[in-house]
Amino acid sequence: MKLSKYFLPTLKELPKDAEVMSHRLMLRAGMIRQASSGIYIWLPLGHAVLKKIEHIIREEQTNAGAIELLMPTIQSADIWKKSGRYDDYGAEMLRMKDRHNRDILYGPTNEEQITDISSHYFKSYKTLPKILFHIQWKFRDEVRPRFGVMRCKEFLMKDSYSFDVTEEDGKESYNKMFLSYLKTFQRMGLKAVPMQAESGPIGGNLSHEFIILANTGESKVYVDKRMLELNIPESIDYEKDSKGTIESWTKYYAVTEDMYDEKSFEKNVDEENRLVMRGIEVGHVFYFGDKYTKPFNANVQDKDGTISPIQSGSYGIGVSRLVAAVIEASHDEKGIIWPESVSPFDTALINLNPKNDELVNICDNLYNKMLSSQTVLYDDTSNSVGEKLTRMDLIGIPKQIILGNKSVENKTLEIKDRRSGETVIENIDKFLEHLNNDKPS
Ligand code: 5CA
Repeated sequence: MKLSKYFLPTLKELPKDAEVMSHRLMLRAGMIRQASSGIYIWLPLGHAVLKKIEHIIREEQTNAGAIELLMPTIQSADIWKKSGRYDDYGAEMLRMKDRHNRDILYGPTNEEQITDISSHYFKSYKTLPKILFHIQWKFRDEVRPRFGVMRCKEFLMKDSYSFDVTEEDGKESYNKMFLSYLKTFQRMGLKAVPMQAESGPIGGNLSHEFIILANTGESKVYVDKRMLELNIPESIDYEKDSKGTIESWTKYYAVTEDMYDEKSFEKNVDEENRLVMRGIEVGHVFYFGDKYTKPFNANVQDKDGTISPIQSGSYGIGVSRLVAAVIEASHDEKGIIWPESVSPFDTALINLNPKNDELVNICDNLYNKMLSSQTVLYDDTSNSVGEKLTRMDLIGIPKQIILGNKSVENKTLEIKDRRSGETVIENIDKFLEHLNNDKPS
């Protein structure tokens, strides 16, 4: 993408009212714009990162055996009355009427909708187990939307729902999702710590939040430091490797504020291992057995002919919140530093002097060749050198290729690593040669 043709409304001044760094940087980098309180427009750069994050989540869900579908954003109030949550959900639910005066709502989550589906299709043990997921916008009329897309009203969520015949199998599905979450966040360069949590309005008695440790996080957390040393297998075979996941990942104390108990923290964690911090909740998993399937008569017949409610759980990831969480975890005083896996472009190419025709030719040629193996943001604008370098640092593409007048004489370019700031000078022909070697076959 040539920057001269792109839509990247970066800001020079520091946005007022934005309290946390990720919010400030998302506004300054031209990633989002507030449409109204708690509702955001995803500008092209923000949208590109959102899609990258979505892609990783989708891949890891699929690897864990989950199957994608798409449910609507608008739901009928009838299914919520069936579960009893229509009244319980309170003012957070955006309620509307259609032209026939029927109660409808903008879904804050989808347990009711998916349980209704399960009641129609999963009648025999032969159809189970199943984990279904979708990636869809949600609306929650939050009392206090804040920190930009971190806590907003309209947000993108990945929500999965598991359906099993027995509780034992249901726990296996929970294990699979648990492990796939660890892997998903790791692929985004994040260390997510699973913590025992309150299940709140979703319900059930087994629930974990996945928390990224960050000073700006909304939740206070109490963690045994040994938790941070746990590792997940390099490559995962979900059928085999998920067994016992919860046990091994919950052997150390790690809880959110709601579940905190001073006595058990002090009893279970030696003083040198006690960590009290803040964190950002990027995922939340719940096992609630038959809480929803019972009122929906979503029953399944087992091998012996016995009919009983399907056992189920739900598993959410805050897709749009993750964009902010990654920035909280990875930035410096100059701006964002994207981990490669979620960067909006693989490489930035910068021509420092577009008035030099020979240099333009060299850069155009490089750009065209690079495009066959990667995505590139090519600064071909006539902005000042300072502006170009500052903007590229701000938007955080991990690798920058910089060419100026000297590149014509010396036939060299500069490769800058955004994270370390280190630069390497390379011969242009050599660079092109590497490019050919790296090309996907
Ligand atoms: N139905 C369950 C799981 S599918 C559910 O709704 N869980 S949740 O309420 O915990 O939401 C799942 C994830 O969505 C959270 O972990 C969080 O990362 C994200 N999320 C929740 N509320 C907001 C919000 N107001 N703004 C941005 N992200 C949010």
